Amino acid sequence: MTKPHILQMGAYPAWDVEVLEERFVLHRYFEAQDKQAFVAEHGANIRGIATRGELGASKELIEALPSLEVISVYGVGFDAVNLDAARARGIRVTNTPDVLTKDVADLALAMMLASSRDVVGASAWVRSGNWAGQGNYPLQRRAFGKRAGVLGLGRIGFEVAKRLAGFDMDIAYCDVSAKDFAGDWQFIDNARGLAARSDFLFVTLTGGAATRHVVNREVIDALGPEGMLINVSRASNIDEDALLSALEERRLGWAALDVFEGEPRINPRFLALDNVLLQPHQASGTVETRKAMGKLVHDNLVAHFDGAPLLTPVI
Ligand code: 8YV
Repeated sequence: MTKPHILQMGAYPAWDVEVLEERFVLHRYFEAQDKQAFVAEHGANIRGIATRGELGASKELIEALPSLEVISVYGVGFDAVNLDAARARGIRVTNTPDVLTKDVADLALAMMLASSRDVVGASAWVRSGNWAGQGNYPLQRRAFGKRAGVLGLGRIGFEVAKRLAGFDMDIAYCDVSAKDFAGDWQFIDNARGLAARSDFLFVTLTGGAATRHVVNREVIDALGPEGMLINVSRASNIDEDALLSALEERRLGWAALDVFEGEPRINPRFLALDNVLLQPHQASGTVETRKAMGKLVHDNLVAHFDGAPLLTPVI
C-alpha cells in the first residue's frame, strides 16, 4: 500500500514521529529553509497536514496543496487553522480535545499559586545566598479563600473552577450564557464585571475572531493593582499592549502567562517586568498528555485514510 504524504508543520516527540512514519511519508515543513520551494516541490503529493495548535494551517498554505484532504491538529485549539479555506474544499479538520483538559487546568492553578506566593523569586532568594545573608523572604499574598473569576466555562474553565473550589475560593464565571452544571458559581454576563469582583482572573476562552481582545484595557483596569491575570488559552484573547502598559504602570498587580503574541519570540517588554510569571506555552506539556495527543493526531489521520469515522472531528 502506498503511504499518504503528510506535511508536518512542527516538531513532535520521537515516539509520535516513529508511529506516524509507519503509515505516512512525513515532509518536515518546519525544517525547510525555503518554505515556498519546499511546498512547490512536495505540494502536489500532500494529502494531509499534521500541525500543532499554535501553528495551524493558513489559507495560503491550504490553497497551495491541491490534493489536501485532512488537517490533524495536535492541540484542542484550532483557531490557527483557516476553517473557511478548509470548508471551501471539503477538507476535514480534527483536534485533540479532552485528553489535555486536566493538565491545562493543573498548570493554571500552579501558576496562580506560584505567583501569589512568588515561588520562583523565593527559590532564587535561597540559591543566591540571600536567605542566609539578608534574612527571610518578603511576605507574599494568600490564594485560598479569595475571589476567582473564570472567563470561559468550557471544558478547561470547568476543571479550573473545580480545582479552585478545593481552595475554598469564591467562584464566578463569564460565558455566553449561564451553565446548568455550574452549581453555586456565580454567573456574570460580561468580562468587565467578572474582573471587577475577582482577585484572580483566569482566561480559559477558545481563541479566534469572536474572542479577540475580550480582555481589553477596561477589563484589566477592573481587575486592578491588587488583581492577577492568568492566561492558559490564547494570547489573542488579551490586548497584549494594554496588558504590558498596565503591568508597567502597576495598574495591574500581576500576570501569569503561558501564551504570547508571536511566541516563541515574545515581546521583550515582558522580560523587564518583575510582576509576571512567564511560561513557554506548556500547559498541555506532560508526557502522559502529549502521548495521548500524539495518538489522537495519528488515529485521526489513519481513520481518514481508512475511510473510517474521524475520532475527534472539528469539521
Ligand atoms: C499546543 C495548544 O498544541 O491545545 C492547544 O490548543 O495550544 C497546545 O496544546 C501545544 O503547544 C503543542 O504544540
